Amino acid sequence: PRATFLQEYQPPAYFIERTELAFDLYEDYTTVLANLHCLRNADSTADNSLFLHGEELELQSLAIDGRPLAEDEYQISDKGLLIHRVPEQFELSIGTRILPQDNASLEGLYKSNKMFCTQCEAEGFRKITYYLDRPDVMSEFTVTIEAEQARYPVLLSNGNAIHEESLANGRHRVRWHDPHPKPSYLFALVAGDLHYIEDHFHTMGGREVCLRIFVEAKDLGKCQHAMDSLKKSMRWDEEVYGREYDLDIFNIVAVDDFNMGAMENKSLNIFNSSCVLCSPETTTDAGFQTVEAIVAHEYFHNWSGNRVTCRDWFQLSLKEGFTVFRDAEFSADMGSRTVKRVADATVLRSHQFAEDAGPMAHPVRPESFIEISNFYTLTVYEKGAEVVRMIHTLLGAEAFRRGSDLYFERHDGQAVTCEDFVRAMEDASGVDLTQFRRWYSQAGTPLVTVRDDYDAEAERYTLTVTQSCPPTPGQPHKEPMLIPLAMGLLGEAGNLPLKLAGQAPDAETADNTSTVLLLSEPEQHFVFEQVRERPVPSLLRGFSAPVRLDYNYSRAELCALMSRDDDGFVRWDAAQQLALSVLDEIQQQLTDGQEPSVDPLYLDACASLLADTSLDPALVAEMLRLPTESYLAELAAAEGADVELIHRAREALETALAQHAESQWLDAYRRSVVNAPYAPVAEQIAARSLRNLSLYYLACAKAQHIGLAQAQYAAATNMTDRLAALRVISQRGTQQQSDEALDSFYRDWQHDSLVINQWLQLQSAMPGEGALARVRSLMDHEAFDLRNPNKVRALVAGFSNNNSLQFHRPDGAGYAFLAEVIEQLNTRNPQIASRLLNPLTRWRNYRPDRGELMKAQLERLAALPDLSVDVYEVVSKSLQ
Ligand code: B3K
Ligand code: ZN
Repeated sequence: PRATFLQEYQPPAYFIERTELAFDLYEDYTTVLANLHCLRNADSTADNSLFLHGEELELQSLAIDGRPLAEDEYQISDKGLLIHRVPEQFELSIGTRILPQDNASLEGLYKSNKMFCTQCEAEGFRKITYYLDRPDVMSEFTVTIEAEQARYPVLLSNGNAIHEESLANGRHRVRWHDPHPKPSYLFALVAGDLHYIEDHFHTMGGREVCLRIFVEAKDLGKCQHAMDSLKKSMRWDEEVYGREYDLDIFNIVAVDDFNMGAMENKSLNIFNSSCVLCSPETTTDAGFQTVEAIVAHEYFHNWSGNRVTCRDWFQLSLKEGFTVFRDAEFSADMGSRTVKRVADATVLRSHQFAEDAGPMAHPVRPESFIEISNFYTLTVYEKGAEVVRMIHTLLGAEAFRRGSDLYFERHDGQAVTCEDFVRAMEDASGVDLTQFRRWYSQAGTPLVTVRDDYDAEAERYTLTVTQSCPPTPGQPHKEPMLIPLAMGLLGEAGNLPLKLAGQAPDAETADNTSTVLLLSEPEQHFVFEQVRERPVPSLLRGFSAPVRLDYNYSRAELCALMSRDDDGFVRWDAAQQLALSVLDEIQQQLTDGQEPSVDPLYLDACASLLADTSLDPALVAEMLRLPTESYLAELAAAEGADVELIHRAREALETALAQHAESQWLDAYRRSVVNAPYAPVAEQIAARSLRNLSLYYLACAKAQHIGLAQAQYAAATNMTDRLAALRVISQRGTQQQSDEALDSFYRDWQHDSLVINQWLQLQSAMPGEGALARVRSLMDHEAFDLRNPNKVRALVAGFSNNNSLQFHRPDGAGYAFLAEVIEQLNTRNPQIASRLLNPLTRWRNYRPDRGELMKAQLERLAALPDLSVDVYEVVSKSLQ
């Protein structure tokens, strides 16, 4: 397989001004007739041949301006159709036949349960018809769908329905027209026996938009939260970004078989049912929050993605990074800002940093790819969002808004680049982002090292800050980045006013206890004056940049930050660092053959945190959650992670924390009970979060506390509390307690596939040597289906990502199991197969005994005869 390079970008030689598609849907095949109104790009110097992308298509007819083409006028390959000579302007008619019912890749047109649906981003449209399947070719679409009326009463596509008719033979036909020119990746079609809930939204411009969520009849009762989230998103985008919706209808459809969360097709968003359906009885708090965030994300794409789209797929972060930033701010506004920030920073640090340090590391704007599907990554999405956030920090909210207004106005209807986005931000603010642009082109996580010096006599405090960035594949040497480092100084009585030497003490900053230092050089000094006591530096407030930070805090200093700093993120981070430092010490003790003893400083700090009822319980819960084993393994990568040692140390700390603060846990458990009827609101979510964490620690402290979990399980009226209790029973109870609870849960919920996915996922992470055997036997369970990505993610990715100790069994059986599943999915659904590879790509992070076994599985996969391009790219790069 060949790589595509950003450097090789060429504008299209032809445009398709209008696209008319006619679909005839049948049970054993579908025909697609495409009429493409083509026009030569006057700026192109290419010759007058036309290449159209097309894969897995059966060509049935081909004509230009009504004249059928002779066989020597064109050529077909497995990549597409080459027409040797075409005029300047012409109508191209292409008839193809496709087999959606056999399409297991869930890309292009396919069937999920009994409905037809599409997924075209990034390059799936070419599985529907021959086309210029690239985002810089934007076209006005008219789509006619014909199907059997009884089986498929609902026929949907983008834009407005402009014609409907019943046909004599039990079939019917609906025609849709989308007035907004769009790239093919935003095309969508749905046909099925669907039902909907409907609502309306009055836009700021006074238009009335009809909102519908289409689902199977049995799921109608689970749509309200998504509808509420949609309306909140529409309002928020008007208020915060001045963006109004631009059509009279907005539809969401839920489908069960979907490779990712959802897709922002113009006015016809298609969602994984797990990301739209919810009810208190079946969905956890986290599930409710996911639905809200994804509904918002896809809605926000209407502007950041659809009205202004990407020139090419290297620019993916232009729409994804920006839209993730937008949805994160939306979620922060809807719930607890600090908790949202902590959650995002956790994902970034535990997963994106790992990606940035691994064999698939790439810049936010990659320079080459073999398969674009492999680049829908945490780097493009989450780090990309951090890059936009840093621009927001550097410009300030007002100038940022001027920048986004300018960007949308200047580029409305265009397919543009990350550079265009940055330039709009610069033009609107006057801020020079020249050096900042390196965030788009350099891969790897910068390391910021801070050292300090306090001169008591001169009352001067100096920070020496250095930055560096490790080499990544293809980028041995890095230039310094522009890094906004938000910080403050903590004194005995609270945060100190900041007076930076050489900075005029103006009215606005004179009393400021927080500032943003701009790092631009490999080494810089920042001098603070009138510092009356030796402060504890509070660094990287709000996680102001996606960097690793190194400062040698003492445990006492971490305790001070944890209990008293003004910045919620720093408080959380101090608790994490304290836990890491204690875990390090325990590992050392275990290595030396000693009984682990846990620093009472840490335990006392946790106990008092837990007893402090003035704090946000959600933040307290996050502060008391220990880092995961997989994150600890990432941190230990340089020495070679020892999975058993990590596990034993973490268990020891968990037990110590559970027992030391048992009475506080019990108190927190009792006082955090929610009496009001379930609502997915911040206050209740916070209480349940602390309560369920307390339940977990109580079960760690004493076997008899399993009784609390059993009682909670029996009494639970919502899935958050029920599943949390089940998790505790299954992880900490006896075999019998665990089996009974899991069986009863299955009996109660076997009718609800999304609930059973949570049951599968919970079991994938169960401790003990039998874990792999359990996962294997669940793959044969009636509730499992290898064709459904949600089930594969729940059980298989659940096991390999969340069950560190059992996945990394010393005999390598965990790795062999994962490779087996990847082999089975390799040809059926390459995108999912490729995603599952992720844990194996980290083979260099582990001790050689495990690393070699992991590598052996990658080598076995590499040798498969029919390796998909998706799997090939990840496997081969991981072995390089
Ligand atoms: N844009 C889609 C992702 C498509 C992934 C294609 N492999 C969902 C989103 O980010 O909103
Ligand atoms: Zn997106």
